[in-house]
Amino acid sequence: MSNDPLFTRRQVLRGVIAGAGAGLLVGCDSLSQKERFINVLSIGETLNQRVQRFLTGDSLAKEYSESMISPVFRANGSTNPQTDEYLAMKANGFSDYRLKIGGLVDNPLELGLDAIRAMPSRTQITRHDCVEGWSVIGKWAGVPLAHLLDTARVKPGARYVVFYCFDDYGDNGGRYYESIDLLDAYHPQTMVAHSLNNEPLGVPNGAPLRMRIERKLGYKQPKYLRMIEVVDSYAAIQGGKGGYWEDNGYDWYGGI
Ligand SMILES: Nc1nc2c(c(=O)[nH]1)N[C@H]1C(S)=C(S)[C@@H](COP(=O)(O)O)O[C@H]1N2
Ligand SMILES: [Mo]
Repeated sequence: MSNDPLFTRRQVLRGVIAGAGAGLLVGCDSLSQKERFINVLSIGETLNQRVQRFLTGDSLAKEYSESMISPVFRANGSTNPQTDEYLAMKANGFSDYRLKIGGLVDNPLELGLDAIRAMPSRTQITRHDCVEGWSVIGKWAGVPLAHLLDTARVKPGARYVVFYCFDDYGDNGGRYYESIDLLDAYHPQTMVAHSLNNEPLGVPNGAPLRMRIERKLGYKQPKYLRMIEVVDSYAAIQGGKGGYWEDNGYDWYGGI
């Protein structure tokens, strides 16, 4: 290895990615928290380019201490879905719920809640900001989306991840949906959340599963998750703008 610090860092990263692709753990002493996280997730080789882009140019949303957690996590938008499908699942405690992950993947998945709760998890205390002008701080636990995508084995050519929801929000018949690019999908704080403030996620906040995409505004946090689809374009989905609120004029990126 060269003694030039930049070159060395690049070589270290290459080692991390090669090790992760082979499912190995490598020594972590010189690595940052983010790099270690990626290492643990065993990112597949086809995504090395995107992982590298992430490692070299991205940041974490601020995380807060336990004492900062809001006493009540305000609910907004749909807070009690009334579709037959959702009511039937809710009636038996979501025991026959299956999260579907498909589209441009080699290994489509259907996962029940027990399987999801048994997967590697992350906990983070973050602030949710709604465009209506309010914020709440909550503690989320869930499975990193990176882990699920890695298990499903994303195909080359994939560009976006689309989230479909169970609620029929609004009066135009279009269901709530959202989308993000693969960079945000592989961000370490992007997770399929199954609990809020140490409790299983309740109906008002998106039971049984909802997304947390921490560097995005509230409307980019889909609740009542039905299906995750990996796509090369979202132009043909519903209104074509990548989300329920985007189809109604909101910005697609929705960053904070
Ligand atoms: N499925 C679904 N997800 C949704 C919404 C919704 O109406 N339906 N509302 C969005 C908006 S605008 C906000 S601010 C947050 C609210 O999340 P909360 O109810 O947990 O506060 O969910 C977002 N995700
Ligand atoms: Mo919102």
